[in-house]
Amino acid sequence: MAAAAAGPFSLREVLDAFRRCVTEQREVLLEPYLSGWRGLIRFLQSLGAVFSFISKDAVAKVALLEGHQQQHGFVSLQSLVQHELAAGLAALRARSDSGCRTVLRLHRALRWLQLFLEGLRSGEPRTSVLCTDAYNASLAQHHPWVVRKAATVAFCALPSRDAFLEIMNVGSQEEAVAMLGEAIPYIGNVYSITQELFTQHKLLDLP
Ligand code: 1PW
Repeated sequence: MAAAAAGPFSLREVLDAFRRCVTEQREVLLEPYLSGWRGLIRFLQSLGAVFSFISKDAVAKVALLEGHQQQHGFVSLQSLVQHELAAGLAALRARSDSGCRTVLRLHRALRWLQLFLEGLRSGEPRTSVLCTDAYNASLAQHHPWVVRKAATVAFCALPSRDAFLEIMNVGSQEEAVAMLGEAIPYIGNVYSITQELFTQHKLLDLP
């Protein structure tokens, strides 16, 4: 364990961050949320250059949210939403740099991640098929044709299932699969709470 903590990046850190996200009051804490994303970005970057357009967008979005978080001292997603909604929904919709629209993009991407990890856990060996299916069931409907095309091409460069479980760096294949089984519900939880929050405030279609 100590060796793993001192060693190279492990996907376990990402999943631990998403586990730390949800409080007993069902608030989503921003610090672990962004920390989970930072880890995910490092992971995406390790997948090679074809993924750089995907990670670049996530980097920009995480940076914007860090800025908002530092400026206003938000602790949770709930407090960010409340703060931005205080100006009115119309004003919020008019902003292209709001925390809400930015979180919404990451939120949709989290669904993609959740579906992909579920597929990986299921044992389907073709990661590019898994990733494409997960994408089509989530983010794709929000992307223009050119982004969908580029994303689908990038997925073809994904490593095999065996290699993927290896680079997650959580131990043996069995351990990696067990960790996925443990972690996926936490990601699912973060996703559903955010989905509820955004539904409640009519924020699911922020431009
Ligand atoms: C191995 C599986 C890993 C899944 C990680 C998820 C990464 C999410 C990043 C997806 C980005 C795709 C390319 C960018 C598209 C942007 O136009 C789009 N961003 C997102 C996150 O959907 C929309 O952002 P915009 O243009 O409205 O600011």
